[in-house]
Amino acid sequence: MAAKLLVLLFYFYVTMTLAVVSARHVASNSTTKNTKDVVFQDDMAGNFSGYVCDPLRYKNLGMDIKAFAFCDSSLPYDVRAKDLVDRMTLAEKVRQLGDTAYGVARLGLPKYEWWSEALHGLSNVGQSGSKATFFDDIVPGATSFPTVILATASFNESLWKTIGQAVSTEARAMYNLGHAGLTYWSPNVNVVRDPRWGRTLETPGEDPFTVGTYASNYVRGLQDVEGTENATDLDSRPLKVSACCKHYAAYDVDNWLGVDRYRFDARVREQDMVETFLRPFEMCVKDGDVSSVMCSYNRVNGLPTCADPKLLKDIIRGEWKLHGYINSDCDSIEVIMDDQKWLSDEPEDAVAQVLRAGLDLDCGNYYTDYTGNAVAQGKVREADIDRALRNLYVVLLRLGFFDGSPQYKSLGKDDVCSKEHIDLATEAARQGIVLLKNNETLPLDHKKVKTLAVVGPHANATDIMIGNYAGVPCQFTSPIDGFAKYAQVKYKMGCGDVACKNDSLVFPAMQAAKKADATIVVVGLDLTVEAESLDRTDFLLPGYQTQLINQVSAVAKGPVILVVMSAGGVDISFAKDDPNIKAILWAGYPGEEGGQAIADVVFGKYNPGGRLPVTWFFNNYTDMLPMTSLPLRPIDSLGYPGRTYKFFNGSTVYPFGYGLSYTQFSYKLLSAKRSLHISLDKLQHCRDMNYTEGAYKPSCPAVLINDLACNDTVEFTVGVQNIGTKDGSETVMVYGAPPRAITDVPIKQLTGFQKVFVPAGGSKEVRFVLNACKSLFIVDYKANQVLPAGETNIVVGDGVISFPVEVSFGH
Ligand SMILES: *[C@@H]1O[C@H](CO)[C@@H](O)[C@H](O)[C@H]1NC(C)=O
Ligand SMILES: *[C@@H]1O[C@H](CO)[C@@H](O)[C@H](O)[C@H]1NC(C)=O
Ligand SMILES: *[C@@H]1O[C@H](CO)[C@@H](O)[C@H](O)[C@H]1NC(C)=O
Ligand SMILES: *[C@@H]1O[C@H](CO)[C@@H](O)[C@H](O)[C@H]1NC(C)=O
Ligand SMILES: *[C@@H]1O[C@H](CO)[C@@H](O)[C@H](O)[C@H]1NC(C)=O
Ligand SMILES: *[C@@H]1O[C@H](CO)[C@@H](O)[C@H](O)[C@H]1NC(C)=O
Ligand SMILES: *[C@@H]1O[C@H](CO)[C@@H](O)[C@H](O)[C@H]1NC(C)=O
Ligand SMILES: *[C@@H]1O[C@H](CO)[C@@H](O)[C@H](O)[C@H]1NC(C)=O
Ligand SMILES: *[C@@H]1O[C@H](CO)[C@@H](O)[C@H](O)[C@H]1NC(C)=O
Ligand SMILES: *[C@@H]1O[C@H](CO)[C@@H](O)[C@H](O)[C@H]1NC(C)=O
Ligand SMILES: CC(=O)N[C@H]1CO[C@H](CO)[C@@H](O)[C@@H]1O
Repeated sequence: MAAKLLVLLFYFYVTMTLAVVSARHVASNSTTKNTKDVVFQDDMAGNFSGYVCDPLRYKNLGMDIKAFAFCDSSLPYDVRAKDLVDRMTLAEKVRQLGDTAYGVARLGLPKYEWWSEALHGLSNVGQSGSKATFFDDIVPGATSFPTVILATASFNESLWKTIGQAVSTEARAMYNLGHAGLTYWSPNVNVVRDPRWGRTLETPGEDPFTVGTYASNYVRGLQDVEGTENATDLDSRPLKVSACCKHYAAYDVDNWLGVDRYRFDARVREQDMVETFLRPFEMCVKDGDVSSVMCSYNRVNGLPTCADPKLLKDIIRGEWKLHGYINSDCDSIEVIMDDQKWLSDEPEDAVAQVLRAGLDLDCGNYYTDYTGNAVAQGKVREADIDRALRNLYVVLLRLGFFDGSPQYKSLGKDDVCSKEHIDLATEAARQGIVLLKNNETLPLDHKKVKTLAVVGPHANATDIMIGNYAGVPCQFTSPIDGFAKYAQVKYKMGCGDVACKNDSLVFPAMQAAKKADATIVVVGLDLTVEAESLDRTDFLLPGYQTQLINQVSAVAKGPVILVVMSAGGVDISFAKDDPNIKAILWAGYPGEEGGQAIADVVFGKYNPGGRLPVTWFFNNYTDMLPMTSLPLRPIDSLGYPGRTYKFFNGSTVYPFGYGLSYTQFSYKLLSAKRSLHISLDKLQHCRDMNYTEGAYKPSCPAVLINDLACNDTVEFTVGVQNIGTKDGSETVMVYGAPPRAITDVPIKQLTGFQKVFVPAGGSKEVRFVLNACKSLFIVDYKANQVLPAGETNIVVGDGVISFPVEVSFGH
């Protein structure tokens, strides 16, 4: 999204024209003074901050609110939405189908800008000229939390939800001030299938279950109105703000060796679709009850995703039962026309295709410009437009756009960038930071370490820490600022920038390291290396960064600590093995308070417990397979290895889930249910599975999970003991390794995790009650989700505990 930011002068033109019409209308019908101003501000210039069905507003508009059933709060939302849509002419309807919905002055319906972003805090990314969310003197900034890849590394569900709650509180406060919208096209829940992907920083990593779990927590944090989380009528469940899971689906190539996302056709097997690409979206809709899904730019097996009725109408609405709207990525329809030249359509045909497929809202101007014509040409039914608009207005009704949201009325300036939120941003970064190496050095003792050399291209990182889809942060605490609170800092850049094209600044950094009690080298990547529209082609540190690290650590007087800022993995195997480098931390892109969090971890104010959400591959992985090959499983005929920890069996720099602590934890299995017998009735059929030759095959190899009651659980308790000397948090990760006799199953797959705090010397019992269908299922060759018979190995952590759970079926 957002690559094609168009300054649509047309938008200004229409807005201004309408403003004049409306002002005239009010002047001739006004009953109160100042109505002209009210209408101008309210309806036409945007920045609407009230609620539509405010009786006083209609009075000021010179209209009788009682004439409009859509303002009757005693009626159900779907009835009100239908009433509103039915009052519009066709021309008025099509003007509401773009991200800028122009409103209908004669109905008192104001303009609304649908596009806002809140990936890790409120962002001012959006359509130039009609930005719903923006900063100025009144609201100069909003809290910029760590990028998603780092927040994910905390593996702490309540943290993810708490961040969502803080962001939506700031959104409501800014909405009240006329500075924000109510509909946010976040989070990005595409799986990092390939480690080269440029948008890794926006995502929760390579594991579909983690991505889906992050999505549903963040979405609930954004959307849920306290006290109504469990409402049973999901069509009227109130929304704090509306979230959107994107980009649906199989979207994970941005620009790799000239293959760009607009033209890329992802050739995907249905097995991978169900198992990997769709799963986070399914969890986001079913568990998170998200109110919007965005289709992507790419094609899947030849079809543009936004034009695929199976993907949109059948799966999202039909199978998953989305309560909300489906929108396009920005200018997707234009991409279908101009870049993909799909079916060589006329714009009216393209519009008809996507509308029929189930696309409700177009980020762009194709719907607005061509849908009227498409109806006139007989290519679109007006009823399909009505359906789309009803989906949109029900969401706005749930948001209180029509009736107001008294519970958020008191939020204002003080609720944006509050101390509480800035502290949460710091805490989130601390929880995410991953300790990759510690050769008996960290934490540093601030009583002994009086002087610090802080060197490297990211030593004074500021905006690099907030990545993309950011706004204006409240403030920045860079690494040198953070460390200055613990020791006297000597700062040398070492490199002119991230590209580090020459070594002219290395020597001063070495000089600083020679004199300091300890040296921190802060290196890594930024948006010039990995970003939207920019995939990587290698996993190396750019330019002379490696040389900087090696030369500084060779001469440093004190211990050297390497800090890496990046989203994707970097091949730092040289540093892992170098005895001169005592410790390594990965800090993702840690948000506005990143420097504080890094310093707190280095000096032991916080004991790190983050875990890598992506595998860190050796650089030679890039030679083994092209980014454009979509299958997750190895392709032996082409010599391609598998993808992600689920299918790659080679050695890595650091594996998925890796992360150390300043203390040690030991695990003990306290109890476990080790077998599960499920009695089938005559309508529950067995499914065949492919077994390796010669392996024992049970008479009933598997059953579709849709055919099962799915009320059986796998239950066990792990005792986690902190056997070190420091308090700390530990994430207990649980994998299932499917029966090995079945061919082509994942090596293992994450199926649960819990983060627990355990004081030094203490222990905690961590109980897992996993639904057997959800935790032990596999996706077979024919893309069925089945529960297999046989032994699934439950693996806890890196394998110190593993035990089989035996599943059998009988009639
Ligand atoms: C709306 O916000 C824009 C900034 O995007 C500002 O220039 C304009 O003055 C605001 N309009 C009103 C009526 O507040
Ligand atoms: C909603 O359900 C959850 C899980 O059962 C429960 O913990 C929570 O208290 C409920 N919330 C309300 C407001 O009833
Ligand atoms: C650190 O970066 C900030 C923002 O770019 C800049 O204002 C400041 O001067 C830099 N500090 C040093 C010591 O170079
Ligand atoms: C080397 O990098 C420095 C800092 O970025 C720059 O000022 C200088 O011009 C570069 N020198 C050469 C020879 O490219
Ligand atoms: C850890 O430190 C010891 C003592 O300095 C050294 O012998 C060893 O090689 C180091 N290990 C690594 C992996 O850096
Ligand atoms: C890739 O590099 C790693 C580290 O040097 C090495 O262990 C591995 O064997 C290499 N793999 C291939 C396929 O060359
Ligand atoms: C690893 O996977 C490759 C690709 O399928 C396969 O050829 C190889 O035998 C596997 N190695 C091990 C040790 O399982
Ligand atoms: C077994 O695998 C083959 C392809 O290798 C496939 O055609 C067949 O449908 C699979 N059978 C089952 C039961 O999944
Ligand atoms: C699961 O549901 C089935 C059918 O409703 C029932 O017969 C069975 O006893 C239940 N099993 C458990 C473990 O609750
Ligand atoms: C998880 O995050 C929450 C919210 O920040 C925090 O209160 C809690 O301590 C964290 N849990 C652990 C085990 O660190
Ligand atoms: C310009 C305009 O909309 N004028 C309206 C003013 O109010 C009268 C009576 O309600 C309408 O008939 C006009 O159309």
